[in-house]
Amino acid sequence: MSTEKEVLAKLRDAIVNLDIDGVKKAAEEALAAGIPAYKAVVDGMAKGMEVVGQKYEDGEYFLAELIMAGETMKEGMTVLEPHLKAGDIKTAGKVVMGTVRGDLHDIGKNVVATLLKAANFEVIDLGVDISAEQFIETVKKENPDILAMSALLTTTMIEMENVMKALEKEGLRDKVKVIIGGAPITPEYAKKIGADAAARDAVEGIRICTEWTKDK
Ligand code: B12
Repeated sequence: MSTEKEVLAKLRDAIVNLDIDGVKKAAEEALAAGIPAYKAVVDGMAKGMEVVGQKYEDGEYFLAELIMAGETMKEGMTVLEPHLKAGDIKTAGKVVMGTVRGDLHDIGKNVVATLLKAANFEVIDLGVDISAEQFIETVKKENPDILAMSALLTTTMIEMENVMKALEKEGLRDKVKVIIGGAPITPEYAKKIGADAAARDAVEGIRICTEWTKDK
């Protein structure tokens, strides 16, 4: 029988090694050993995601590994999620996200959503082709800390500006931080439309979101 520390290390290593079978086994072992599911997520898998993020920044891992790590994390979550009790994990903050109207690209957005969840954020992912009205309606209803938008087309990035204008018009601009991302997005564009930040990739995006909510 492994100790708690050993099982948590197995969970972490399974994420780092992108080991889908291993993460399931380690998650089951954690539950069998009486380790609370939230602990297995926070002190096991999420620690692994931190290592993966670092490896990506160091140029040792690439996008394919980031996506695989996200998939591995999802697999572990299928075992652990039913055992998570509401309120167990203090969320880092709430994020409403989506790909803007007219744009169906969601692979990058999904990587961002997975990494945000791994960093303890509550994520409301609206999906793709989301209009300014849908973003506004959800911000009003959910009162998130952060609104995160993705666009991959030069023809759809302009939608982000429409969302910014709508936030302003509805008096919501000061209530939510806005981060944008996607291949054509630059910090200059974020500045131009009045968003708070643009992220080059998911890891930078998560770092910015964590920084914004660290004093919550
Ligand atoms: C896969 C793909 C598709 C798939 C999308 C599948 C899906 N479920 O997403 C399909 C085949 C459907 C598709 C369709 C089209 N596509 Co396409 N597609 C791509 C491709 C090859 C890869 C995009 C991708 O997934 N990359 C991998 C992800 C992980 O990277 P990413 O999206 O950039 O995300 C990272 C960062 O940008 C960032 N990020 C992204 N979003 C966000 C959001 C936030 C908040 C943060 C913090 C960070 C962040 O983090 C991510 C991870 O680090 C790109 C080319 C390319 N190399 O980018 C073309 C590309 C984007 N597509 C293009 C085009 C033209 C189209 C079509 C118009 C083609 C057509 N004629 O039908 C249609 C448009 C459909 C539509 N209405 O959206 C062009 C866009 C050109 C332009 N400048 O506008 C590109 C650049 C190809 C090209 N060189 O011409 N496409």
